[in-house]
Amino acid sequence: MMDLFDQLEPRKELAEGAVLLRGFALNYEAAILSAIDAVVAAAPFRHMMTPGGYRMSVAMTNCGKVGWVSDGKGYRYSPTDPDSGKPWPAMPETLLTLAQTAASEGGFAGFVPDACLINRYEPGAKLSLHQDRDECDFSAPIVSVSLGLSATFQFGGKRRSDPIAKHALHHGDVVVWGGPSRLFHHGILPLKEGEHARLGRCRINLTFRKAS
Ligand code: MD3
Ligand code: FE
Repeated sequence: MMDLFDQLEPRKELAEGAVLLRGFALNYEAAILSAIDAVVAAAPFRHMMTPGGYRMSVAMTNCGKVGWVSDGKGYRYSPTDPDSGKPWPAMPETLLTLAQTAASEGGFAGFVPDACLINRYEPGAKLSLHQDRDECDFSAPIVSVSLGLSATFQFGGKRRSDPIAKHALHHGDVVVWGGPSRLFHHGILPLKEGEHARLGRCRINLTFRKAS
């Protein structure tokens, strides 16, 4: 459900264990953007290939002990950046604090993420419906942070055939995905054309995970 009144509630439970914290990252905006710049300087955005041989429309990089990678061999977490052969940049302290504070707010105190995937969408980029199943421990939540242009997020259920709801995700929104929702199908519809005051013609999404 998406209507105008919907926007006024700062905190919204999207499903059991999934809590949307509207605008939660705005307090940290400047620190987040400079942390992303530092990560991207060491590990630039790149378009990974799917195991099936398609170039992903979303550009990605990572920070933390391990990073999510995709290539002809499959999806996995790797301690090194395949493009440079070097370890991924460390997770900046401000990003770790943001993720932990949001997780606590969502009912997951003690969350210790070791991976942060950074996704960059330009108009037209999308992420097809999928489950996040490459992590070792599904009892840990995933914390996502949306920045820049708004996107329409698709949220289904445990089975691919379950009904799908749509939600708008705006600059500064944080979602904690834990409990049953952790394995729910989700995706991002093709990003609409636009220009964001801070980020320009793009959307950036951070996902913090306990991957290894
Ligand atoms: C629901 N990213 O990187 S964030 C991904 O906006 C991913 O870039 C999207 O899906 C993005 O895997 C969506 C929202 C999100 C993230 C993880 C989830 C929703 C989730 C894990 C379980 C359920
Ligand atoms: Fe996902």
